[in-house]
Amino acid sequence: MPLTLYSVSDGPPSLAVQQCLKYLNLEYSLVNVDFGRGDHMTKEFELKNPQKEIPVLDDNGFQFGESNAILQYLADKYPKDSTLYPKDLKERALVNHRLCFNLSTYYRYISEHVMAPIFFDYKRTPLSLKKTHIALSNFNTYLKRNGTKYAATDNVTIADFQLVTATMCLEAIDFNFSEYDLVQQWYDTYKQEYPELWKIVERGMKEISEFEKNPPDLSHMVHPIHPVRK
Ligand SMILES: N[C@@H](CCC(=O)N[C@@H](CS)C(=O)NCC(=O)O)C(=O)O
Repeated sequence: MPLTLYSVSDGPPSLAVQQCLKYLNLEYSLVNVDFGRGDHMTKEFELKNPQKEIPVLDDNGFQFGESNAILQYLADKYPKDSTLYPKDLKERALVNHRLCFNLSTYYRYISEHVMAPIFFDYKRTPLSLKKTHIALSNFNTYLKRNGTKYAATDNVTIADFQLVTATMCLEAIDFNFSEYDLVQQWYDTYKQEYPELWKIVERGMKEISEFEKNPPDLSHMVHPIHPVRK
């Protein structure tokens, strides 16, 4: 089996890649990395990804992390249509822009507000809330200015896979973002038009929602960066 994805079951970047593999109808082996057990902190995993982050793609021994790079690689290597990762320069620039926006701002701010306090010893603060609103407001503005059904074009692109999984983190904690009407509309449209892809995201959303109610006990973990709740 040439393609293997090392993935965490509730990890938004992992679920973005899983959606892409499904969209492209690619067969692959899924290796579930147990975040709570610290599977990604081992020497073995460090060889796959020195950043010790999940996901990692292995294509016949060619291994790399960073979910944006994985999405771009898969869409380029296995083109199913001309829309998922368009070749047109301006369309592609917008897809790349949305991927960068998600990495630098949208998912970054959402994960600081939603995910970090679930898994580690952080609090939701007025600042993390403010940044989440800024992220949503920025995305709403992009949708308004572009006037497209999806994040970069009128079709689903690899950028939507990332933005949808970031947005589901908000749904997981019942964060109402309906004031960002175009984000809400885009999110609802995606669920309706791509139910098979949404199923992949929904499973992760439900796990995060459970963890929100009962945060995992990671007190055994020695994390190189994040403070662990004791
Ligand atoms: N920029 C990376 C981020 C991946 C990421 O944050 N993965 C999380 C799981 S969802 C992780 O591996 N975190 C490691 C840790 O917190 O120890 C990507 O897009 O692939």
